[in-house]
Amino acid sequence: MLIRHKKGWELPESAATDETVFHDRRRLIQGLAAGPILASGLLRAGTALADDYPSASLYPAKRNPRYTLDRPLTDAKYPTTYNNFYEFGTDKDIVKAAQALPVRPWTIKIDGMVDKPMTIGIDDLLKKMPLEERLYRHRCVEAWSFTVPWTGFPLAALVDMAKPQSSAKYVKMVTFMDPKVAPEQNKFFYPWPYTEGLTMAEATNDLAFMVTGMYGKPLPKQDGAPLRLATPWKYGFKSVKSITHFEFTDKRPVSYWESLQSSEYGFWANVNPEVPHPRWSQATERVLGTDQRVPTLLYNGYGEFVASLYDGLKGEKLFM
Ligand SMILES: Nc1nc2c(c(=O)[nH]1)N[C@H]1C(S)=C(S)[C@@H](COP(=O)(O)O)O[C@H]1N2
Ligand SMILES: [Mo]
Repeated sequence: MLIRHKKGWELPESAATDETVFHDRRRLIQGLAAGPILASGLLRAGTALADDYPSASLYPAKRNPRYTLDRPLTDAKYPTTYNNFYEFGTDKDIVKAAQALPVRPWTIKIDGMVDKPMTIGIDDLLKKMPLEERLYRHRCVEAWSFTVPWTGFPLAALVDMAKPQSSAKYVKMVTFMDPKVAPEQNKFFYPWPYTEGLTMAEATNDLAFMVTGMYGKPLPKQDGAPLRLATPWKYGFKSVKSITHFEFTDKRPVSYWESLQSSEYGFWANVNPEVPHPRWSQATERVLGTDQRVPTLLYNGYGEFVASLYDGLKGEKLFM
């Protein structure tokens, strides 16, 4: 294990100095001032590392030592309170709104070009999949980042179970659609439900990870419970949350962001510090919970695992 730092949640308070932190602190303090009931609600939502799910006893899972970090783990309070989940709002402050999402029962459909189409409940799926913990970096296209202990299983294990046919070239992944709980889904001019996709080669690369927990607990709703993707070599918008449908297809899926603005958010979206977003630089990133900007790495530092996936694809816009 190359981590010599303290665990993220043991970082001293003094590490917490940037704007976001200040904002989150203020919110917490206001919650406390508003009285015990609201305070406990906010605190629960703030960390929201719930352990009252049927599969809670599966956590924490054994850590896979293959994936190591070059920087300390981010304190749990940042990735669980500063979120992108546009179904629940367009700012980062969606924790409370996201608690409206019912995550049990939760049924996942796997179909398309497969030998074994199925519909399976999340807790049955969890019983079949090999859960492990991995320390991953996360790099949002907006140039902020964090490091996190995810729990989950390789997407390759799900692909294996589905038995894709040779005609299948892509896996399309789709978020729940329920405008009654997700207010922004009432805005019909956005391309809901949130959709993402990977090539079969990407989906079966060991780095592609289906996340079901973080910091040793089941995944909080705001982070995409009960099942979200992590593709740490790509910008964060690829890591689709609260998935209900996997479809194996021979057509390249058009993602939510691609259909909104394809010139800024493409299908590949691999991290590259030398390819600026049309409206800002991608050379550095702000690490949540610190006041640091650090250099961004090609493939977010995961080139040794994934660079070869793109050898034959030089004509594609791989980094946008
Ligand atoms: N369904 C859905 N998935 C989503 C998003 C979203 O708005 N809706 N935002 C994406 C973006 S832009 C990022 S950076 C990550 C944020 O994950 P986090 O809130 O757990 O940090 O989720 C991704 N997955
Ligand atoms: Mo993002």
